[in-house]
Amino acid sequence: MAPMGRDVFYITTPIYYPNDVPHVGHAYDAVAADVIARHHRLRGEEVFHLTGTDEHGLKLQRAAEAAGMDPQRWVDEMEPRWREVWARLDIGYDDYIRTTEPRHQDVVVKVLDQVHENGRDDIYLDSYEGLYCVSCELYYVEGDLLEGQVCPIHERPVELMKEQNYFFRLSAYADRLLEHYERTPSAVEPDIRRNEVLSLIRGGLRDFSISRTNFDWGIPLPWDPDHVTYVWFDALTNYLTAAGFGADEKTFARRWPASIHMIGKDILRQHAIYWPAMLMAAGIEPPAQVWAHGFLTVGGKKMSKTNATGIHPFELIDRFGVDSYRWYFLREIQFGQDGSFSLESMVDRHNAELSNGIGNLASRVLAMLRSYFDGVLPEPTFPGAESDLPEVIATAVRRYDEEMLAVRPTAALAAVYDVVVRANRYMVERSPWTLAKDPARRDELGSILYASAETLRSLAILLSSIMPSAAGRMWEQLGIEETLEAQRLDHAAAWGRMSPGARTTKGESLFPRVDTAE
Ligand code: ME8
Repeated sequence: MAPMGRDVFYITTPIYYPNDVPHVGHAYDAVAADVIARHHRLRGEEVFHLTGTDEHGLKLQRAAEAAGMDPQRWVDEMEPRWREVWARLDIGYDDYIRTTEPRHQDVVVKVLDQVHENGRDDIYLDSYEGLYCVSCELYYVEGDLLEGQVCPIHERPVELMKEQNYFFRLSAYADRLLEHYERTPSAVEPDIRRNEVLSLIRGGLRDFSISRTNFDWGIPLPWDPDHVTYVWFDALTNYLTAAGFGADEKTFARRWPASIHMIGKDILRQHAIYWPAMLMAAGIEPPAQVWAHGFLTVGGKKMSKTNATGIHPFELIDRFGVDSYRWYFLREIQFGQDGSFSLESMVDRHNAELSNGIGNLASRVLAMLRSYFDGVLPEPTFPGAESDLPEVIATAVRRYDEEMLAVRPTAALAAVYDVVVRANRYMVERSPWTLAKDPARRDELGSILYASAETLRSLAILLSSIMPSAAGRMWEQLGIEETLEAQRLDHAAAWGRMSPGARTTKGESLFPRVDTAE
């Protein structure tokens, strides 16, 4: 069961660094969180889905310098290039936060003050010399680096930095963190990530610096404005800002703690150790769950701009369409594990599952309704014509719901696809095109087509979280009066909600085949 925040299902994506445009790896988070958010909406829950951009820090300042711009102008120009990708990917976020917004700066200052003044001396001044990866915006200890002092994630050399910084006393929170995760194991998922977090905590936590003086692109510390806030302290706090912390306490109380922070496994330490400790120090409840997925890999390595393997999502959307894009990544790669992506497998899945599987089912049923009944949905009068479809669907809806709630979208998609397979088999078993030749069996024919249309109705509802555009077109072709947005999960499980007499249309193909040779 997915943990609930308060009254609202509050799901977040990481906020992305706009030092460059998005690639398919970034969109992986974004799509997964959107599918989960839409699923909770389908269950009738109030949902708050947050995404945004992480606009401060050395990495951003350097990207701007390289382009000969000041950082503010740089992020102002880059941020719309992220939003345009989310728009084309049908990401239906409720709020988009930029860490350069005044609403956020106010909250960072407030949280810093709360920790600074908590009476436990959790923030102190010290000098530090260490090896820093600018791409991670993280200090490393020698033992965690690859040979030649190279960052294990970005495979780039780290830099020796020496600064006088303010430190956060993370080491004082080890016991409370362990206690938190022992009491609420679901606070980090999946298991492999929880074990990783527990062993990091048990291995001993080092205090981390929360301010910088060697550059100025950040939020000044309220008690010492010569320092800017460390970008991770700043960034993590976005989850509070958007929830209304410090600005609208009533809304905040309904939204916090966040239900799920969806992240990639590379930023687990910051989310599952730094963040809950920072919140504890500020006297705020930690998030209900951090869910860390794996990497999309190319040639066995994390897809990234740094190693020039980052493909822009538009390259794939242009060819496959947004729905196929959303389907492919969640279906092909077991969510939680690393997985490689290839054009070949994308073409195969598109043609086999979407064009032949779902698309063909819909177009056959709608074409027969048009040919044999002028597109008007017939009355289901023939007993037993629906076979086991109602049970198959009810079971699939239950399974789908359980898997989505547990953040297992790959398994949830499999549950939907089983319905498609069963429905296509049903067509073959019942062979309505043969029945159509015998006027004496018209009742049976009509009832089979009614059952098939009912199956499409349920499928459209289930698919509305995964492929909202295609599901919307399918819904329209079915000629159902109520809107798809008004549907709830139990409507998908219920049988016989379509009204005989409805006008169906055989529209354009939902998923035109993609040519392998292209
Ligand atoms: O880390 N496969 O931002 P970011 C899967 N600003 N996920 C990938 C990926 C890949 N190949 N490449 C990137 C940051 N990601 C911080 C977050 S949150 C308070 C601050 C995912 O733009 C990555 O795992 O570098 C991470 O979850 C997200 O993209 C943002 O990465």
